[in-house]
Amino acid sequence: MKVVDFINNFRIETSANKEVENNVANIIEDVKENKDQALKRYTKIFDGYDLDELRVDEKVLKDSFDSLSSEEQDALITIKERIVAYQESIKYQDKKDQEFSYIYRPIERIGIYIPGGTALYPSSVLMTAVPASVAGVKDIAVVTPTFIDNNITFAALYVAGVKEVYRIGGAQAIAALTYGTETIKPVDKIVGPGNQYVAEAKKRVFGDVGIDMIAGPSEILLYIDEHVNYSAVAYDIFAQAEHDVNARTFLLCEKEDVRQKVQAEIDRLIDEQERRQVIEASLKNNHWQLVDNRENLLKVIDYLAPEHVSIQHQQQEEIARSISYAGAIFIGNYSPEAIGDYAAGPSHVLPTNRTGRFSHGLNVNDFLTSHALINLSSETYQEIAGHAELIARKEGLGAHGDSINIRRESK
Ligand code: HSO
Ligand code: ZN
Repeated sequence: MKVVDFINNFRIETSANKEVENNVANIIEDVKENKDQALKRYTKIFDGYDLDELRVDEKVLKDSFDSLSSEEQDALITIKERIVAYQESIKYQDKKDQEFSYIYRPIERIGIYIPGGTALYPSSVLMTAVPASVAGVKDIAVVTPTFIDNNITFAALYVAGVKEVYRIGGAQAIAALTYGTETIKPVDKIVGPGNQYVAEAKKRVFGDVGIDMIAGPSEILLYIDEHVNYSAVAYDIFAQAEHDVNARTFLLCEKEDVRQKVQAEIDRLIDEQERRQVIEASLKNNHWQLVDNRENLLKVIDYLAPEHVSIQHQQQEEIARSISYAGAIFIGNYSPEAIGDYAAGPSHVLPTNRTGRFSHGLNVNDFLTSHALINLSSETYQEIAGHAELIARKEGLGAHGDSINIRRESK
């Protein structure tokens, strides 16, 4: 297939279907009106649990941490420290000048959604809550639809310093964080991944609250040459594919022979995969494409702006630096995407579905808000006031003109 056709053939369903849209709209209204009672009712309907208390006792978080082996505790703490160091290194700093300053302040209260369901996501706890606390956010509320004492996720919350956790999920949790209930105080911004109900709910409440992004199915684009470790590449593909049946993999290379060798490794290794069924289902969303030159390669990558790009190629560094749009780019054999999911440092909450064209992966700066301070000297004022007044009068806004004029020395 030609690269142009490949791009044209690639269509993504971005909006939720009407049924999801309607259900989510109803749930949000219901939670606005009936608050905690609606949350408990939906938790019973969707998750099958009767909740007495929405909030997880803080002691449960600490006990969960204490119940881990020292190796597990050490893993969570070491990863947290790596995330802290990385996020501190990219945190925006105030800019102070004579006439202008630019000031960053942490957002007051953040809500974080951590998915429950079939997989546990302690890594997502660290990848969201730690950047928030590096930003200086004091007030963090986490919602997660988990109904057992989910030790590793709770321990990650403890390590991240989160104290306020609610056992709720879905669109109802997003509504509760936005509008508040008897037990849950409203937040200023909601971040974190979730299913299509959560994504649709975040889209709907945006404006009443800030959001990080609308998450779609996870995806990776790999660009490889014949020098790769083919087994490692097969595992990289499985790692992506095991997330869920909608996960997508793009494999790009120059030679048919390379493609065949990857396929042979996939065929050889797939039987031993624990999540084989999910992997097989999502491998149907594989898009494999031969690209014969650098220009076409960059065209495809920049068009897709993939959530993850992995370059394992002799010119990997140079290629990676030529890419304009991607959630995150992983260079070489020692930066597989999976290490980024857990321990490299940057957050694994990344833009999907081509939204990397205009947005970026979650980071410490998403938990800051900022404003300018303007403090002009009389000299600067006299220099620019005439221009400002003229435009004000052209706009027909006389009071603006007068407010400027009255401070002018020569008119
Ligand atoms: N690859 C996922 C994040 C994740 N993987 C969590 C494993 N655990 C989305 O970037
Ligand atoms: Zn992953």
